[in-house]
Amino acid sequence: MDTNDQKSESGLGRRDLLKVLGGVAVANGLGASTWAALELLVPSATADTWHKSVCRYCGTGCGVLVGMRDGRVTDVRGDDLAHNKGVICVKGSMLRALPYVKGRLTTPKIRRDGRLVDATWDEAMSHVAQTFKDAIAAGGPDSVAFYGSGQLLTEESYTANKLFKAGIRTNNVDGNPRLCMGSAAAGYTQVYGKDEPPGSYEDIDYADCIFTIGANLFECHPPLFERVQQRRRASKGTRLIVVDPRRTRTAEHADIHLAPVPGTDLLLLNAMAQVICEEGLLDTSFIDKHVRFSDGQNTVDLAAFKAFLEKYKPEAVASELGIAAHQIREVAFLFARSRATTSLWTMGINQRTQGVFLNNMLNGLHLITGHIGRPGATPFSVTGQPNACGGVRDTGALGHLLPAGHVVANEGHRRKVEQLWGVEPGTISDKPGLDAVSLFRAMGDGRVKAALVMCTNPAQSLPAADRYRAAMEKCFLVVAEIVEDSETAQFADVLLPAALWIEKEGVTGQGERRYQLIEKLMDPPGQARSDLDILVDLADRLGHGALINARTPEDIWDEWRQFSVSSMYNFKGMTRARLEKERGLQWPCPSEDHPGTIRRYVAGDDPLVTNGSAMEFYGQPDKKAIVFLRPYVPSPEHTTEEFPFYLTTGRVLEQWHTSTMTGRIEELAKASGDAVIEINEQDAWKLQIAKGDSVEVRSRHGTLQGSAQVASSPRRGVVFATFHDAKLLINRVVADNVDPISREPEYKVTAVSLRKVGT
Ligand SMILES: Nc1nc2c(c(=O)[nH]1)N[C@H]1C(S)=C(S)[C@@H](COP(=O)(O)OP(=O)(O)OC[C@H]3O[C@@H](n4cnc5c(=O)[nH]c(N)nc54)[C@H](O)[C@@H]3O)O[C@H]1N2
Ligand SMILES: Nc1nc2c(c(=O)[nH]1)N[C@H]1C(S)=C(S)[C@@H](COP(=O)(O)OP(=O)(O)OC[C@H]3O[C@@H](n4cnc5c(=O)[nH]c(N)nc54)[C@H](O)[C@@H]3O)O[C@H]1N2
Ligand code: SF4
Ligand SMILES: [Mo]
Repeated sequence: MDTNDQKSESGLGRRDLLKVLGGVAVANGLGASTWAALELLVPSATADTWHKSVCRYCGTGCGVLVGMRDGRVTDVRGDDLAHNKGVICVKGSMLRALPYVKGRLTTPKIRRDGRLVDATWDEAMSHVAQTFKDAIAAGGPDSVAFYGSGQLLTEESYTANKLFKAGIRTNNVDGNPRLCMGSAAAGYTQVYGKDEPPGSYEDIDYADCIFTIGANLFECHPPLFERVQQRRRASKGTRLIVVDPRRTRTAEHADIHLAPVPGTDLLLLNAMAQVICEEGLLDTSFIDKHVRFSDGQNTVDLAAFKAFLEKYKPEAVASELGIAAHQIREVAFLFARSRATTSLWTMGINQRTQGVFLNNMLNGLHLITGHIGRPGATPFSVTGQPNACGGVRDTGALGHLLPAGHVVANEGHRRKVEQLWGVEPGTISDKPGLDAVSLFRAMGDGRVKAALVMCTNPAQSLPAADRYRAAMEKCFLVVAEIVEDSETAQFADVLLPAALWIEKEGVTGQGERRYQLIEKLMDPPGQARSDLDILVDLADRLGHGALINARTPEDIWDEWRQFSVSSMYNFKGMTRARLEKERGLQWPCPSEDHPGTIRRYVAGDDPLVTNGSAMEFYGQPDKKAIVFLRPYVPSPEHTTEEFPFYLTTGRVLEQWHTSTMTGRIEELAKASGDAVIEINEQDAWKLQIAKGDSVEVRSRHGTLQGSAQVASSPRRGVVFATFHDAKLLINRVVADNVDPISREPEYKVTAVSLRKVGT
């Protein structure tokens, strides 16, 4: 049966949804009202009261209004006053069903004789605490770990980080943002000395050239896609360039779509830089004032940069890249010569063994052309999760980081953070903690004996799934979840019921440095507790209650706000009272009368620019941003006779990640359907594979079978699958190669073979 044609009970099928969304793109002036119509398509009960909140899902961080009646959520709509201007996507529209999905976990459970059985909170937590204590006594603090999430609230990630790094004294604190934003964060930090984007979503409204690479905004950040389309309707000359090996819904709307061979984008970026240099398109006065070139070790000059680029002439790279030389030249011209260029990129760039180099070079293209710091001109890494930026990158809840841009490897930083946390000098270990993939490898070889996994589903989301599922089997795993049957719950020794979204409260920080408050509007089901309450309980039981002295969201926010004053992430002016009233604020925001910062490093906007010049990259010692010379290195996953196809993976509009939430909402489940193996139609013809056939996908990492979908969207030689469906579990075959700097896995490039095994 064609899943595209399936209708949900409310009559809403995937085609309808896409039609509505697609209509937005073409209908002049209809934009917002068409999106509003989308909400009308979803029947909902009326509400008595409306409450300002934030969507639970993605990094767009849409402001929503939650309608309630008799203590239940009855409706959710886009908030016209928020940055998303009332626009939300179908996942946001269906939020009203989220708290009530089937299979909510309502009681703590302990594994006894292989089965998870109900327990009291006290039984469960004392079992957890005792096992952690035993592991630490036997193997030291590094034998335990925290694996968190860009979907936890800021106060939760901040508290977990403090408990593990300053209480237990291990830096083994990592999480799913490593799988997602690791390369973007490292890329920004190398270039500007500080993480997080210089610009804002607002830049889309002023851009004349929108360069989108490795991002499918139409499906993954729909309100941003709508913003791009609004800009194009308002300004006919604005060009949308999309670089993606698939002709995605985003690419379908582009003025120019370039489809590279997966894994080769650095050839494109370097070739664009080569053209820009050769054709005299550099902004030399900007470069003289604000830019330094580096080969990664030493400062070099512009001549060295030009010489480095010589081997990336478009004609030299075209065949390996799979894009014609004249198209590379055209795009380089459009990028450099537009009045204002905004680049938008996401996982097609970050989830790569050269993810950091790609991020360096995307920022570099903006720096050599001066497309930064003006309305519409900015390099912008679009973020994935709702609180990966605020909750994890900013609080430093990753193995190598400390809060507010400090790092474990720097002794001065450790001393400063110890002082701010009121612990003895030397408390924080000088050994950086394990990154996500290394952490699960350490579970496999017995170095990590007990771990707390919170708000993430690694048994489905990690690459090379068989390898890491076997590792989880060996570790004492405590899993805090909202559903009882996630893939990771199968590996739990203790399963803890968590409150979600508006069942708890705290701050989230979305992709443009904007912090927003989610207030508690209802109680969690059964005995479920907030992740914060679980962490505070664990701190008490491990004897660190005095360290975790702030224990309500409000008190923790105040502590963290005060902490930020010591840094270039200063958001002291974002009091809880302001966040209750306002639709989010962007840092830096040092005082209560400061409106927040739209464009960072720009005098008059960013309060940290103080040297009198128009722009100042104050994160670097010499106040100059760095353009790196970054050589292209092919992915270790090259195709061979045995594995002649590139598998690339990603997302679908209606499903959130491992679909534990959206998969249980009937309208969304029916609209997206099950995951399929998308095969280019010419490849399918050659292999005699038809739609619905059962195919075997084999890589160097695993084998699986799935149902074929024959499509024109992937370029020839490319196979695509989403990872939302545990029945397909595509990560069984996905490679676990990582970027050597960011340690982010290369989910986007795996060499595979395809074989028809049934009809
Ligand atoms: N509907 C929905 N929206 C989401 C999410 C979700 O689960 N569902 N998750 C959120 C999260 S956490 C994230 S990280 C973002 C992800 O947002 P995106 O990164 O936009 O989504 P993906 O589908 O993972 O990948 C984007 C594109 O990269 C392309 N790609 C693959 N290989 C390459 C390559 O070698 N080069 C280039 N240039 N492109 C390549 C893929 O074909 C794909 O279309 O979405 C967020 N929004
Ligand atoms: N093949 C492939 N794999 C990928 C990617 C890819 O592009 N391709 N992308 C990677 C990326 S970018 C990301 S971000 C990851 C995401 O991967 P995961 O984080 O593993 O996926 P989620 O489904 O978001 O998992 C969140 C879990 O937390 C639970 N939950 C929801 N709310 C709460 C709460 O408030 N508290 C608690 N305790 N639990 C809660 C949900 O039920 C769910 O099981 O996947 C990565 N994996
Ligand atoms: S775009 Fe993201 S934040 Fe906005 S409604 Fe959709 S899922 Fe929620
Ligand atoms: Mo992500």
